[in-house]
Amino acid sequence: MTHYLVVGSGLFGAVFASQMAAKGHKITVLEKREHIAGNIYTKETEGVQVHQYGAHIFHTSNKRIWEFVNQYAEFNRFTNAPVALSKGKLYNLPFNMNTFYALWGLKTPKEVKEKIAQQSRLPHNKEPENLEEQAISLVGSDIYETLIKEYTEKQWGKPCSELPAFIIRRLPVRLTFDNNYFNDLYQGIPIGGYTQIVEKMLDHPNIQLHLSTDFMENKEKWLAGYEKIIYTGMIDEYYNYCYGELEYRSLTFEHEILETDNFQGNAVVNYIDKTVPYTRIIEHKHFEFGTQERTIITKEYPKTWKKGYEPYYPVNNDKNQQTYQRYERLADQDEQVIFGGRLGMYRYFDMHQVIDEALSLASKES
Ligand code: GDU
Repeated sequence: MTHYLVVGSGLFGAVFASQMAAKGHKITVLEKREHIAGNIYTKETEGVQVHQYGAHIFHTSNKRIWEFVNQYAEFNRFTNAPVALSKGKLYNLPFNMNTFYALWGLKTPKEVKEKIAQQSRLPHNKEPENLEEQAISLVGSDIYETLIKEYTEKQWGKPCSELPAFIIRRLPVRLTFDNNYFNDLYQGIPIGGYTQIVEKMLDHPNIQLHLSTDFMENKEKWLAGYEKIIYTGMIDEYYNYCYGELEYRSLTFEHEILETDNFQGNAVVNYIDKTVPYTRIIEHKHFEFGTQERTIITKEYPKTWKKGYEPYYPVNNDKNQQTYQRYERLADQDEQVIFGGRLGMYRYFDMHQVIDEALSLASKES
């Protein structure tokens, strides 16, 4: 029997704690915030589950993971099909025949293929080295200029030519009239919200939870008290930024209750133009087919992370990856701590990937 200290009650920490508690280990969970569940936290307001830290849509092709989360909640049939507003016109996402028709008036996959081929040639047929080259080679320069460039530069605070190509490969490109944002086999939103999932995971006699407790404020004390620590906060902060700061993107969320039953007719609307300071508005009731009289929307404003702000996205460019690898080597030599989750592993994980990582760590820790 080991007594683990899990720092952070987000999805990674909660999955790991639940698995280890079931095996008979004791777990103390520390949470800096006043509530559990990290950024998947949802709170009921006006009869709607509000995603307090941005849109969370569960999707996976892994049956084991789908069955795993379904133990904790029933999922609805929500399919993410965002629309994007660019220079006064709406387009369907991800990039599919509806998008191509709206932009070019083209009606067949053959015409679209030809159009993209004309626009997508890279000089000297080279491999895409950054997001700009990757985007143009996938969908051509018109789509890049209309739906990608300004949004991406606003979201990440850097020119597309300085961002890693993989970010844009997250989005499907389809020659069918299919607006589903994900290719995964399973998708949905938990009925009753995400918080209950973490609540149930942590509800075990072997798990002790401390809210409003910042590990970093008493690091030495916690290190002295536990032989094994699972840390889901920022890896650079844990090591007192000894190799310098890693870069993150931060966000501000502005929630509003509106006196209308339907503000935008869709759960997610992206705002591409750089003249609009937010990247998207989510209307929470549409995640759950809500019919309430009023509606709640959230505007998402990107900003550069600095100390004291919440980090949301790792900025995985070459420079940061090199710094991260130095921290990772330090962590490999450190027998007391294991890092997990988006911040601990400095990776742009989706929820299903976080669960996968946490389950495999728990299966390695006998
Ligand atoms: N992108 C654009 N234009 C868009 C949308 C995306 O250029 O209109 C590019 C951006 O570079 C962005 C990248 O594609 O960084 C990836 O887009 P994602 O939507 O995957 O980025 P997020 O992580 O911000 O999205 C989050 C979740 C998604 C989904 C989405 C809401 O990670 O799974 O839930 O919110 O639609």
